[in-house]
Amino acid sequence: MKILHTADWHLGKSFDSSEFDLITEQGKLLHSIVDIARYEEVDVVVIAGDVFDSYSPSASARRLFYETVCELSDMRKLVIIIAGNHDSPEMLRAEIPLYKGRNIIISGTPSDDLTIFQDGVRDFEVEINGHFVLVKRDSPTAFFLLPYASEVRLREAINGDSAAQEASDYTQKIARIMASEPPFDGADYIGVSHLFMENGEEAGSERQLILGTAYRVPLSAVPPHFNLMLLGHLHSYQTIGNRAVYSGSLFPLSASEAQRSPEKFVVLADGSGHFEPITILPPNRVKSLSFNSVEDALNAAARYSETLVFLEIRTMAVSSENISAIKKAYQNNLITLRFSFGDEKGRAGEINIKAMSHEEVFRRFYREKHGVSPDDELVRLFLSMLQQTEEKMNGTV
Ligand SMILES: [Mn+2]
Repeated sequence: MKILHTADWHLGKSFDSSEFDLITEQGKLLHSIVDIARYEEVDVVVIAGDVFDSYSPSASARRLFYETVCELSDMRKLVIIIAGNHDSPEMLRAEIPLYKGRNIIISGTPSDDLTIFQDGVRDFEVEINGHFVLVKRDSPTAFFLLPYASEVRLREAINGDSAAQEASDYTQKIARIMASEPPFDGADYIGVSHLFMENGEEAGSERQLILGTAYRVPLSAVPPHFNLMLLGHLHSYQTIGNRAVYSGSLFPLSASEAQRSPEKFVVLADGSGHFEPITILPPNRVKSLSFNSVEDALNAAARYSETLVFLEIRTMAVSSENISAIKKAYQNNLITLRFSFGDEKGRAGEINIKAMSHEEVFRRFYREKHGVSPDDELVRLFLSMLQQTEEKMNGTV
């Protein structure tokens, strides 16, 4: 059984006050994933969560998703999708009736009833048992689908399982769900989930699943009959032990991710647990650049004409003419433009907020956020609102 694993597409994400068209870039990358699925002759495509960036993604994001999964299905690939922490399970499930008679299986929450897919898949014979989807091919493979589990969703999923309900913490409950007896004889077992596995490393653009480190699941919680875990959530490609892998995201979603993990991959795997990464975005396509002056940034622009850039300039001496000049120099390649305080080494300089007046703090914040100074009317409005709030809090009104 040949499997292509991808995750964290984050379709519909936009960058603050940026004209950069991420959906077009994402569309190109999804095209190359479809091509890889075709020439590698994979049987199953696994999308391990965070398909969309938000609960109500844009129409263009939805369209790209539908086009991609339908194209894969039309190529007789089985597409298995689980929800991540950014996805609305209800929204993903809402489309299920339209997929009847195609090769698409969706799991929104850990308590979803998957038996609706028992007879709803066109080119594959599948057998459903709880969280397991057995795909009957020459080498039968059972996929265990565990979409992102918030504490509430986890509680719903173990409702009725007294041993799991007694388990005290998040990790034990996950382990308990995964520990269910493997139901099919002679099948390979592959886990699919959206979670934070212990020893995994963040790329800097992940939204925390749940606060704290108590929600990191150790590989030891995954029973030995699983040959491999195909994971979503962490945005850098990485392996945990020898039987868990994160494909990483489709495209770097922040300057820090562009720095830590500029190269992007899909994973080709088989039911026995062998896997290898395949590059879909080369390491020099997206860069996080940092300069000490507007002039330096302008001078360097020609060198990056083929590169998409997250640009940071460590100066506050900036005018709207500067900003136009930079936008023009970097044309359509500018993903984000940020001005910051900072020393030569690139670390943000220490600012003692307590020693600053409210007006100074606001002006600096505004410049940092928008790259231009606020006008005086806005500053006056802010200060008067602040004063009203303070008066209310002090009970003087
Ligand atoms: Mn994600």
